[in-house]
Amino acid sequence: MAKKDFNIGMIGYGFMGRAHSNAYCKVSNFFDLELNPVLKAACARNAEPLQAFADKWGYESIETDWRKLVERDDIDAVDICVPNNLHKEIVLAAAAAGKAILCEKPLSMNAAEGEEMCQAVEAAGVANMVWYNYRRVPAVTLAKNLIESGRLGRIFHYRANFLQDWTIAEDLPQGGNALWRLDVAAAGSGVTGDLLAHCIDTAIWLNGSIADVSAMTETFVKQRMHNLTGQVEEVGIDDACTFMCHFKNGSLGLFESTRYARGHKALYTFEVNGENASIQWDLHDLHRLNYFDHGDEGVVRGWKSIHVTDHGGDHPYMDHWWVPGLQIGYEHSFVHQVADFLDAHAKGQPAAPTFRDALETQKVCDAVLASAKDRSWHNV
Ligand code: SOE
Repeated sequence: MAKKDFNIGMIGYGFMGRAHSNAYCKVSNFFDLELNPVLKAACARNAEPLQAFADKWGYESIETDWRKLVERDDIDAVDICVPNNLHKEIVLAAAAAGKAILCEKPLSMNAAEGEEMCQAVEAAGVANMVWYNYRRVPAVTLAKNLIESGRLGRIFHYRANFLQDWTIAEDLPQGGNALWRLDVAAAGSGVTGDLLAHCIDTAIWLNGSIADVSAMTETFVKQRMHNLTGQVEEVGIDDACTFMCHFKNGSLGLFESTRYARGHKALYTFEVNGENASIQWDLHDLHRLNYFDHGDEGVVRGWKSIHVTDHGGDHPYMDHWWVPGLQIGYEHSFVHQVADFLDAHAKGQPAAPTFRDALETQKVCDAVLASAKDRSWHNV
């Protein structure tokens, strides 16, 4: 297949900058695509660490002003891997410059900002996608395929957790490069936008829209030293959030997220209970999907653990990797997302989740935070 270069301008070089760069580097080796991503330029404020990042991953050039990157004629797509409070401004400029945009999650600080961003990319007619990468873990995509095939029947329950423990120490500061997730001015919210947003995106994808929510949040450590001001300041983020909801299909949802679950580092789990079957998934064992089918013969009926590594089309994405039985991991979800984006883009089609899809998650996050604040049910 004749390949065409597709030039990437990466903004940010933290954890996600690395995860996405890795995906661009690998995708053409494993997927036959018309578009071949080229690491054209990396952008951040500090030239020295940026140059080191660019050298390590093979970016051809650097920019220390994102506006210059966005205006460059040799950039086809802008990838936004900076704190949430910077997403909107960059998206509006990149859309005006006619660039395709791949934006880290959550889309925006709140739904109002997200709506503005959707309108900008839609008016400009530029391709857009948000990095809700867990959809592309093969076991999660398999869950989607099983639900869509009707095997579960009517869905009664959806429950999800995202548990971590990295902010328990009271002397952990907030703000700045590594700790912007604790600073409400940079992040918009705490675990709701950072962790529950993943759970909500997957839930909407698997089980449809959420109608209304009732939530509670807690901030366990009320004040932290701020890295940018050097002062002890109020903590404005939610450290933990739990909510229940009604899905529009009539099923009930239960979601919990915290950074105070000692022992859990990134325990994202979900379970879906249907009339005929149930499924369970766990990020710590991400290549497995647990499945219970009530239709199985009684003598062997029970939970089975599907090792999602088979070829021949049964297990999503796996034909592109090694041989049947050999598992893949976290970073491959990003490779799959890039592959799907490039494939769709070459055909002039949208790649999910688009900004509009991600706005629905943002609206649920807004309703969750509003409900926790006034202790009442909120429609989405
Ligand atoms: C937070 O620790 C975090 O890195 C999130 O920001 C990511 O989105 C999640 O996938 C893993 O945890």
